[in-house]
Amino acid sequence: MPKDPTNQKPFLRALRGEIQERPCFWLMRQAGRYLPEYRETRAKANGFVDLCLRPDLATEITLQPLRRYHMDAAILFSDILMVPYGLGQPLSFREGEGPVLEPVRDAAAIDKLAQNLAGFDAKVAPIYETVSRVQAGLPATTALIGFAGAPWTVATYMVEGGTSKDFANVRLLAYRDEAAFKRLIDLLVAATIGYLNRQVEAGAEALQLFDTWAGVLPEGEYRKWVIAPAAKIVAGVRVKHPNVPIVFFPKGSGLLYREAAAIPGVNALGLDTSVPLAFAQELQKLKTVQGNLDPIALCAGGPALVDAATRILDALGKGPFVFNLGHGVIPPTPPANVAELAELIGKWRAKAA
Ligand code: 1CP
Repeated sequence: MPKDPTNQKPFLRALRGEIQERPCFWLMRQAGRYLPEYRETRAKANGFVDLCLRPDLATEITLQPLRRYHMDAAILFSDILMVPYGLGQPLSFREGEGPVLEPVRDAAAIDKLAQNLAGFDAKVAPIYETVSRVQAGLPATTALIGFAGAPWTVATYMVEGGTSKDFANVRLLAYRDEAAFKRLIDLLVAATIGYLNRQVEAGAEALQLFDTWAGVLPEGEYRKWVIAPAAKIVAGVRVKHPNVPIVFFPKGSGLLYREAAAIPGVNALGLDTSVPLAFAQELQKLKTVQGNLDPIALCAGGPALVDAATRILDALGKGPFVFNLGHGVIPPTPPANVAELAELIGKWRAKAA
């Protein structure tokens, strides 16, 4: 169980709309390849999938960045592709290549995966164990974020068989056989609701839904495959967990961020690097916003980092806000730059108007 039953941790309060004197922060991919201790722990596992299924190693990795920096939240160390794994789709990660899945391209393959839904929890059970162990090891004011990929983004990997540049196969399937594609999305909605509920029951205090490839869809498809599934997942989680704060990160949504902000039950919106700060201020009138420093500016460090981070703090720090990157920390980032950013956020104060 969470140590903070009254939900007083600063990050949870920020997601509920509270304005804070010192903005909260955490960084997407804060546990990862830029940290030497991550690389050392990863080497103990038999590949990346095994790493995600080893509660001892995944707990250690989740806690590693918190030993160096005072983030307000930890994010479970796992991967969005553990949902296809839990549905029985063969998954591996090749060094330097990223994820490799056996592609699912037709109704028969989708129906086969649907038959595995009943066995999902047993396959991913070690992840729930990691959540409990991390919760037990957290500093008292740090919140634990559970997460999942949103159905559209997860489906891109399932249909393409891995990382994609043009997303042609998945978009062709959605246009050519909409009924079959909808079955895949509905299956992911069902699996994801159960998966997130179990994370909350194991000790996750907030949830983030990652829709990394939301930005590749035209508006009609965006409403079908980004907005509708996210709304169903949020509503589904709310049945059992009415109060858990939920962050939605539909990367690359542009003006469609307005529609994402209108999804009932979403507490906060993750903003990517391309969102102009004036538009972020408009969205902030509707929801807490989280973002949106360029990960490359963090990697660069020096005056570019100070300038970019200060502009974001000055624009968004006076409203409901969580400082983050617009996407994940990149592997060549010097760990000292993260310390510099943490210090800058800690010292920043809203200037009187
Ligand atoms: O080689 C390694 O050590 C693996 C690199 C790595 C890491 C550190 C992968 C492979 N996944 C992760 C962890 C991870 N992935 C986390 C952990 C928590 C944290 O943020 O610290 C999270 C939340 C994710 C989520 C994830 N995985 C997303 C959504 C967020 C994002 O970055 O856009 C996506 C798209 C993935 C897929 C994935 N996992 C890994 C790779 C190489 C990829 C493909 C990325 C791509 O297609 O560009």
